[in-house]
Amino acid sequence: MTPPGATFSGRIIMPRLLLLSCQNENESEADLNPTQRGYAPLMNDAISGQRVPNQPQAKKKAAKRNGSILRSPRLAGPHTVTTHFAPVLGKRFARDPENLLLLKMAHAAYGGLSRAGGRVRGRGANIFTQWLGDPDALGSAVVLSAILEHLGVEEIRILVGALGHPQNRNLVQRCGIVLHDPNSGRIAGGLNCLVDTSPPLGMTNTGLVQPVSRYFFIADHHSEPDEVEANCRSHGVKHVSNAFVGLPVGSTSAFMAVLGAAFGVIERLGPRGRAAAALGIYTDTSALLHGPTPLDFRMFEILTRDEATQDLLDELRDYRVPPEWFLYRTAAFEQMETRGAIRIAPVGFVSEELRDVIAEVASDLLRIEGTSIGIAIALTDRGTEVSVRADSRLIGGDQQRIVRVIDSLLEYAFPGVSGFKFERQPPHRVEGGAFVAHEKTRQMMLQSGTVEGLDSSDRAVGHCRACARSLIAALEDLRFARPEEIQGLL
Ligand SMILES: [Mn+2]
Repeated sequence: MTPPGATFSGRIIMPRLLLLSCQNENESEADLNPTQRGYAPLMNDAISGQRVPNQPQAKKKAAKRNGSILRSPRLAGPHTVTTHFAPVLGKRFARDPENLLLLKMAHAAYGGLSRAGGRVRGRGANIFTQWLGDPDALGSAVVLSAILEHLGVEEIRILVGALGHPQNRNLVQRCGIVLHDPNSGRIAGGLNCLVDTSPPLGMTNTGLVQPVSRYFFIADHHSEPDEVEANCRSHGVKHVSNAFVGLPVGSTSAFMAVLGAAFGVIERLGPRGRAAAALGIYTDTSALLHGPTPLDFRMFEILTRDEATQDLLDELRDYRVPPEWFLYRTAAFEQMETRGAIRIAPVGFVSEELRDVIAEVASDLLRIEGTSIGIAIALTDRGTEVSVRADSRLIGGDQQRIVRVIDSLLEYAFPGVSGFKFERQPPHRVEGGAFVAHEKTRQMMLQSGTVEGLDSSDRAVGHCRACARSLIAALEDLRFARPEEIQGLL
């Protein structure tokens, strides 16, 4: 039987390549006994487009980077990996060269965690993720939790700051996931793990989490290893033992699920755990349509074989939202400003538990015919939040241009603070956001005169409108300064 993912094999965009060097090192390991052997600094060759590490080059680079913070067990050869995964995933899947790199990484993760087994027994573990938990983060955490439990870890806490979408609250409730506060709820001296986001904690989507300096295990498919290494270096992270960052997979849940399968814990997850992980794969790949790898397909299929899991997953997918959700959306579309192919919607104040409506508004702006860039702006308890969705297909030619335009608009409207982060998946689509903290937001409101004499909801709308106006001013500015840049957008 052909794995369902096989036909999508050419669709993986932005291969985030990891190369692991073959060096031994003696540096002490986070939270563990320093005699651990067989670990190597985690390498990232600057996206060479090749999946198979070039040995001499990898060795040269490793020598230069002996002091890497991110460490990872070395990758085994194809035969070992194929033999290990064939019983779990089927021979044909395990042998397919396209799956090899991911399976090598899963095998290395299996090895690293197994070897640590004896020393983690009886300890406590913290599983951190993004401040606002999404299904992929929650699904990954549930699987990791089962693996750690299997290894004898005594107490495990899943740490999530808040949930910004009704679907996620539903998921937590139905699947019985117990969440703890990332700051006050963590286990002191526990093994620190991080899933579906990269260290350091305390940056961007983990902005409110107090940082830690040592990590036991990390799995993420978002940031490039080089970037993570640099951020760790500049933010006081000292050591990461089992680092699997920049995973070339559509969802962290798929990687955690194959790791869980290697440990034989898929059964132990029960329908609730399996449904949580399957929903993680499902939402992060937009129903297995956006950037899924064969592993996403395979693990989704394996997780959802039994009827109880299927039924639960179906319920999770068919979620309900409170009426406010649509009030926010209505307000956004009523106040939407359009300039050419660019649409900007001021949403007003959004409460934290419905915060994901901001991204949903941005996605829906892009759904309107002829739109290349959709921007939603809202005020939350954290500050000003901006969500951006763009599609460069209408502008043709240099597709990188759309990112430059967004960057310059945000930089103009929120000078020095926008912190626009984005992902491209598939290559013509850009998803990202920017955030202006509370203090700076207050200053902006004072400057634009939206603080005095209005009630608070009007103030929030006024502020978002003022932001929309600055974005439009930035666009006008760009039209004169660099007309070629906005060709096809205005
Ligand atoms: Mn994810």
